[in-house]
Amino acid sequence: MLHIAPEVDTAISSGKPVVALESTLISHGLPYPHNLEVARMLEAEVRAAGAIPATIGVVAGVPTIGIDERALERFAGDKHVLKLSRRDLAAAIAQKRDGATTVAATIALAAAAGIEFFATGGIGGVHREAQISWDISADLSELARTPVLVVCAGAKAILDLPATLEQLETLGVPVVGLDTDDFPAFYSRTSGLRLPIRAENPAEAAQMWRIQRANAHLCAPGGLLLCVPPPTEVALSNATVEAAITQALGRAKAAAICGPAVTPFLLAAMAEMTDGESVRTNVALLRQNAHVAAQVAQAVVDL
Ligand code: PSU
Ligand code: MN
Repeated sequence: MLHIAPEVDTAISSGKPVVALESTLISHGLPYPHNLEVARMLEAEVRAAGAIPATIGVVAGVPTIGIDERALERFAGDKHVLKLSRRDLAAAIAQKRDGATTVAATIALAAAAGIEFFATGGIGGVHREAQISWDISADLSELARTPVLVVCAGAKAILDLPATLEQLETLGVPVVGLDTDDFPAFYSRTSGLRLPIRAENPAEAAQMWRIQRANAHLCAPGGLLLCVPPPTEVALSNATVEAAITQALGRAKAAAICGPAVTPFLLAAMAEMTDGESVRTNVALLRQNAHVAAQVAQAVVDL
């Protein structure tokens, strides 16, 4: 069922560091044509840090580990590319669709291919007013059961961050700050929420991961969330972000947006409200996270 690109396949079987990348942020998270440049840039960043990148998605019904340039162009530009969570995979395969994979679907496919490291921007989580909408991203439940180390800048700021952290605790997912004690807030360096675990550097995170994986019967059986604050030069202030989120949420409510459309809608509204600053920050933190994921993958190989 899986197509693994030859370079990625060779890297996996020879024990080289491999970093998985998702495709939803390309198709549904960033504006065209910027998204295509970002997709290429993230792969280049992983390579520059000494690992092999594997961008994951479903290409004409085939779950693909390491999508090629032609498919990447389609994923960036074609409005008909689906947004796939794990539950949507079988239908997309049956109907031979192109589908961009979310964090949940990407880590499931990465794990099936034998890849343990993944980088994204911000994971999905508990939405604000989830007590009414019941909107909680499948990223969280997937992290609880799928053994992949996810490098991110926390959960997206449009979410209810305290509730998201609580949910991660309930699900038994270790949440580790890289050289920080604070849960980052995606566009901003801190949410004001304290993290329970801190790793000083990628090597220490690698050590935790190796122990977790070698003892899955004792420790968490699924993933680990490694949180890296966005680079200082591009981080936005919490006040700027909060003002934009309030407006974005108001728009989403007025337009009665629900389901998988919520996150893409809010990210696009944020870009507009901040005159593109949110996109600049998003791209910079994605790049940093790709770099860190490659470093951790290398550190695990070195152990
Ligand atoms: N990180 C980004 N941009 C994105 C996403 C993450 O910087 O667009 C995507 C991821 O694919 C994540 C999804 O899994 O948003 C969450 O969607 P939802 O809230 O519908 O689960
Ligand atoms: Mn949702």
